[in-house]
Amino acid sequence: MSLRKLDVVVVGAGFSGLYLLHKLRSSGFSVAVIEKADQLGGTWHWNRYPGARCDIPSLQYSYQFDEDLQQDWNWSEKYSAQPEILEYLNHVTDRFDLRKDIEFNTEVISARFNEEKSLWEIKTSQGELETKFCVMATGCLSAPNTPDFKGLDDYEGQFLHTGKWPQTQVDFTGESVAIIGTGSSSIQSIPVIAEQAKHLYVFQRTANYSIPSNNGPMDPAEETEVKSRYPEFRKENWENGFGIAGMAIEEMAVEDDEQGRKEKFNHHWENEGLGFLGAYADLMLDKEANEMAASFARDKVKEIVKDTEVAELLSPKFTIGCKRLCVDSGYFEAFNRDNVTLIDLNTNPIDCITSKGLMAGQEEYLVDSLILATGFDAMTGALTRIDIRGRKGISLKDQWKDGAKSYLGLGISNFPNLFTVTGPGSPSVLSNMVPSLELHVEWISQCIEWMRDNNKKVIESTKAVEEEWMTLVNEVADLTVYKSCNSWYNGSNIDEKAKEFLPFIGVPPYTEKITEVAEQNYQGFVFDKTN
Ligand code: NA7
Repeated sequence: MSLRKLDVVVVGAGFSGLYLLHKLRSSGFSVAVIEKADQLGGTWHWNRYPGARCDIPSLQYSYQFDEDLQQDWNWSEKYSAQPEILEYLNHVTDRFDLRKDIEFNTEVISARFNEEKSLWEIKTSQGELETKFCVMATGCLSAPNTPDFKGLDDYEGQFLHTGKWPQTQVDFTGESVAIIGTGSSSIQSIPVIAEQAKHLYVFQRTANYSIPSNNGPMDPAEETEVKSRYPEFRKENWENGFGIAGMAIEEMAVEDDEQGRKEKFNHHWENEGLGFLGAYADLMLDKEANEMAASFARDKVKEIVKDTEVAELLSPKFTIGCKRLCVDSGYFEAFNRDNVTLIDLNTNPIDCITSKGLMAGQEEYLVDSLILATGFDAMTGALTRIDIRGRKGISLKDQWKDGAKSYLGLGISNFPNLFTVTGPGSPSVLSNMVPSLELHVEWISQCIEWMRDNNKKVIESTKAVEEEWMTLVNEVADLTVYKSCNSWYNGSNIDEKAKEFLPFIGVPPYTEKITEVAEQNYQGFVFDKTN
């Protein structure tokens, strides 16, 4: 097979990869998108577990790069479910004729930078490619975490992971089902599975905060209003710390009185979903304010869940928001059903998986289906699971073993002409992902164009700028309560991972910074470095 030569190879055909293809191709570059799955969608292809949906309103969890697209597309619900998001991505793909440049069923095995030629050599499951630039659009939550439970291979029933759910319909009717983990994926799927299953056993290590989504059909008046001023509405994304429009807050919880706080929290609980944390400006900055919101949320659990012991077990003990806040449709209510049992793994640790179920706390739970909802090696896993080698054969996995360092979440020293979309050190998972990834796609495309126009062959970050940047990322986090618990934001969910806070908190200052870097001819990056 002859070696294919391209300007840009994009890895991943999710939201980021699709827009990159459109943008770079429109600028005249030869581009191929390499996709492991047999279809597009990335996160929204793999996470098709029951109840999967976005928890940012769809009117803003969608592309804004094309006015006709955002006018033409109609979302049926406030928060869209996974099938509708996938349908939208397929529509975008056909609308911009992207499919012909996506190579499905093709896994990137390795990517090596050839220093003599200043090219990336990409080895895939289908052949080899040579490219000037490589853009990793591999997603932040796309490397599933499968804990090493003793006996996992012995299980003979239906084994599922929420992060790689089968494409065929899974029906739990009449089944006994076990689900391990109580993060966002589990919290979304439990109410749906509980309605089907004969019995559902929920194995919980850490109780989580979850806010009701109050999802429903799209309000036509709201849709018309937003569409009448879409560009202006989108601007609000860039003004809010988390990239979410309509969340301008100034009041402090500690300055309000008890009645005022109660009313405000209640309003946000009933209407805002993730925006519950936007009730006051100090909730993520001040432990005392945070505890006010946390205790309100805990009281709600006790109001909803009838069995007091179960309610206590479901009441989170940590700072609200420092683990990814969840949004649900009937999560706590599901524990009022006779066919749902909560098992506390702190008092009943999992001993092993057996051929017919699992042993926890001396008891064997016999189940037809075992679901792992145990999350992801977030933000870095999708990159370190590929054999990526930069200058002098240095592997990215080795370079990041004591912590992932990146300049702006876009470039990595020793890895020239390789960009990451929403990489570590950028707001990414602590922001509305779609505008954040669009910002990166545009920044990367403009950078590659600028290099072409200015005769630059190689761009590279340096150790010094990325040290400085990641120090800032952590200093900003130190001003907040985000580091006060174990979470996948700081690598705590993966044993062998460095425990370092990875997302940059604050969409507006971040946007300003990367815009300024670009305006100053990519300040901080070096060009055409010789060996
Ligand atoms: P999360 O949020 O990482 O949740 C994983 C859950 O699995 C969490 O409750 C973990 O408990 C639990 N877990 C992980 N490993 C184990 C082991 N070994 N034993 C028991 N329990 C375990 O992943 P999700 O997929 O739910 O959410 C990711 C989503 O967040 C993403 O899709 C976005 O929608 C937002 P822990 O808290 O670590 O004690």
